Amino acid sequence: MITTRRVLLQSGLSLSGSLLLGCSAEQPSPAGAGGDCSDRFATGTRLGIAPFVGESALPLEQPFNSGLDGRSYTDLSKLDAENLLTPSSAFYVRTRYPDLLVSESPWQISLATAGTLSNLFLDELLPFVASQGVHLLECSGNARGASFGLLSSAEWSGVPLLDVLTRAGVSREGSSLLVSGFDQHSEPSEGNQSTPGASWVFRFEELESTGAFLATEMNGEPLSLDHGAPLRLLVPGWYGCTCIKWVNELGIVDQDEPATSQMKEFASRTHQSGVPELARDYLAAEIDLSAMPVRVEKWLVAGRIVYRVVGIQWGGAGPASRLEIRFNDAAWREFEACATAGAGQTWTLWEYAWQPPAPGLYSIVLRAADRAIRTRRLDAGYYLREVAIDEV
Ligand SMILES: Nc1nc2c(c(=O)[nH]1)N[C@H]1C(S)=C(S)[C@@H](COP(=O)(O)O)O[C@H]1N2
Ligand SMILES: [Mo]
Repeated sequence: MITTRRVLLQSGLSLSGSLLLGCSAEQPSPAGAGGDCSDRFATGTRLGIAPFVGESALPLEQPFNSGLDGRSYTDLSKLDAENLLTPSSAFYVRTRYPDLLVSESPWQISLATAGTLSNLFLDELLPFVASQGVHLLECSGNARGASFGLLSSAEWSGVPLLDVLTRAGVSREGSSLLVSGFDQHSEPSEGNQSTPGASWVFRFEELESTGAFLATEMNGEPLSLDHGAPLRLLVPGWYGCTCIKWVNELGIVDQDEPATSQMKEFASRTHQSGVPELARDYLAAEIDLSAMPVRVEKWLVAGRIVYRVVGIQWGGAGPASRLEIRFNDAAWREFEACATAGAGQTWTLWEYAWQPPAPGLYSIVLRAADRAIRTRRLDAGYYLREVAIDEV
């Protein structure tokens, strides 16, 4: 195609002439349509970035507010093949450390079983801390107004929660485990948007199937206070609201355990039907397969402007091999996502070469080509982003 166009240009035809001869926007000639996993930009020049509009006006990767309203948003636009881990200082924060948290030394976790109450010391767990791999965390309230920056991925170390119970000699005589964290803040959340009290009830088989673990380290360093030091829960594949920080309580509970205030607060954001009263009526708070662009680069490739839409996919049972993308209400266009195999617990990158028909604002949404995959948020258009194109 490139050769063809060069020949046409040499033979004196204008660029618009070559467009008339078949290089339509549906079949962009210099970079190739969509994705075929080859580097179509290898010979091009990057001119800049087309900005997303209608998103966070706050600086990213800087903590703001305190306690329950404390946040920090990750800048997803920095992601590329060499930078897929979020540095700890850039990892998103939802709820900054509670100011009433007095760092007990040594940290204790109270352990309640059928008729007994005991204490577990963090020091007793430390010899068993091991790498748990790379896992992503996403706040179920991750939204466009936060530039979708309540989403990060890091390497974690800790101890599987079920191992902790076994080591503590707890038999699983109940049905589920209640995990609670310290959550007392001197200031209430502004307008009481967030309820204090962080706890979640898990079925034992959910702890088993997800590989839930109590984490002590992120990216090879001790957890920061804002990320739950000295001990926080990670439930791979589930929304962040289940990943209790400052864990100080574990309790075996039975069938009739009421839902916690945290489970109720996050019921709709974790796709429950209504707000069930009992913990047993809550669905697993799983993140479905999701995808969105993180950066739209403007390139000059063989004399033409081409936009390189770089995105991520995450959640579900692992990356989809084929995605579909839609700009405004144009037709869905299917492409090869070129995801690295075996990266099921974190995000993978994809890219799409795009030649918009005219300058303007374009919304971008994605879906899985395989319509059998459950994608509740994508189906609802949740991860829509809008980009401003100044030149085509
Ligand atoms: N104790 C406590 N744990 C908590 C919360 C909280 O408010 N208090 N927020 C939860 C929510 S909603 C999310 S998304 C994650 C965020 O973890 P991070 O701030 O380390 O990214 O922590 C969870 N654990
Ligand atoms: Mo969250």
